[in-house]
Amino acid sequence: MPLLTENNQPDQAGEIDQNALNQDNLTATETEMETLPSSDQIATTTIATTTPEAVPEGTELSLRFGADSDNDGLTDIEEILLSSGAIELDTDGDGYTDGAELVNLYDPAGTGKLTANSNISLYENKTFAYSLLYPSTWQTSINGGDDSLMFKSGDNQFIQVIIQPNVNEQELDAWYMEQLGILTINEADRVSGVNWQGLKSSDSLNIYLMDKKQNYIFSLTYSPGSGSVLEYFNIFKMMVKSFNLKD
Ligand SMILES: [Ca+2]
Ligand SMILES: [Ca+2]
Repeated sequence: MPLLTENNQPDQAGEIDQNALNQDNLTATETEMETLPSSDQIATTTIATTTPEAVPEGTELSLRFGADSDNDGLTDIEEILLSSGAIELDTDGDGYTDGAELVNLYDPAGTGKLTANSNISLYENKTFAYSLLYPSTWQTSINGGDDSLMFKSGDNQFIQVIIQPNVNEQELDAWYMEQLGILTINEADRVSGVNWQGLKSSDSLNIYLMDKKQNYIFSLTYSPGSGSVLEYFNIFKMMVKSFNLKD
């Protein structure tokens, strides 16, 4: 069952063979700053996400991570986006790898916080009272209303924030289990942010959370578009990490 409403479905996704993901690319962000999500939580199961139009039912789409030449966690494409060095694993020489800096909201290309990086901007949504960081060069577009926002890269990968009313006034756990048709929650799928607790899909490409009043379900989703290479998974993690509910 799709987790997103029909109108808001990304135009691509599918049955994802998680075993095909290259876990090596996920393990290069060890840091003393903070414990980062374990790669073990990212690539263990096969789940159905949304129903793609272009991929016949039953066809498995293998996703993999983009090239990371210096093995610092960030793909080469992400390094270009952030002006960090694609062959320097610690561009600013502060002892923390570029990948660790990004997902902890520090600037991999220089001193200080990520907001000091001119390639990163703050998006604020007043209607639903949230904000998050995103790549400045990405195109933002509203799809129908303020409840469906798309951040799109130049090579047509995208990260969406979709907000649905909590029509049955459920707790997040109950809503999630109903959406996935499951009876128990895998504790490894729990995620937390600066001021929220959430749940993720097993492939870590979908994050779900509610506002404090539990009026809405916020879904953050990363899709590589029509491609199969995840070039911006760390950008997605950065956007999730920076996601801030005002109230
Ligand atoms: Ca890299
Ligand atoms: Ca560094």
